[in-house]
Amino acid sequence: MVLVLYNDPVSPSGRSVHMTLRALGLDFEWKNVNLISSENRLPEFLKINPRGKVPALVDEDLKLAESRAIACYLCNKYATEGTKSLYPSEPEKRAIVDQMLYSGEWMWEEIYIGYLRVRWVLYYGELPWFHNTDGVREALKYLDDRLKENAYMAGNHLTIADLFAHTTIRFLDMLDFDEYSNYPHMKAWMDKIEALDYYDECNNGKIDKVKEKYQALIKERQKQ
Ligand SMILES: N[C@@H](CCC(=O)N[C@@H](CS)C(=O)NCC(=O)O)C(=O)O
Repeated sequence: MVLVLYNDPVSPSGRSVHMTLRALGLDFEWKNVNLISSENRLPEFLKINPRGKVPALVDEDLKLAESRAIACYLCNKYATEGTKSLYPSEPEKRAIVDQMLYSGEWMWEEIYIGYLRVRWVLYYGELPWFHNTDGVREALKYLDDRLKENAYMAGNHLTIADLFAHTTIRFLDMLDFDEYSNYPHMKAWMDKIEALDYYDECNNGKIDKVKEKYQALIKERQKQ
């Protein structure tokens, strides 16, 4: 069995899948798909994911897109006694993990589309919606309230929901967001995720180049 991950490390959802692979202790082959040079639109990648989005996973005959579906699949297929709590099989516990994975899509929309507008800035020379921080703050407050009651997103132990929520929030680093201290429970949880032994390998420095380009494009656009 050779798992193949098609990914660009700038992708938050791709990094969550990378962390899931590491949390499960799985080996895999990495195929880089550079989004800035549009490698995701190349015919060979469109055969893997016709939507042209990363991440995508190939596991023998299975070609799978959608990061959350990939993470669930990896846990369903490869979790062991020691790692099964990442995506618990008891329906009630799993339902809460699923709830947090789905609400992660809402947070992603608030941050990526409603505020940072990363795709529009990078590809179409537009500006972020700097004024539009209400949705971001609402999402962070939702997390902070939740983490007041729970050590992790879905209870008292780490699940894949944490690995997704964290990369989504950290994407705010694109604009050097610095309000984390207003959400102390969330901040304490972020520190725990960042202490995971596979965290650095999957995340550190991964958005630096694209962040530089993103911020330079914004400055250029503001001069016009
Ligand atoms: N819902 C999808 C979103 C995938 C997605 O939008 N990926 C972005 C990177 S984070 C991408 O590939 N963008 C390239 C493009 O849209 O051209 C998932 O969770 O996998």
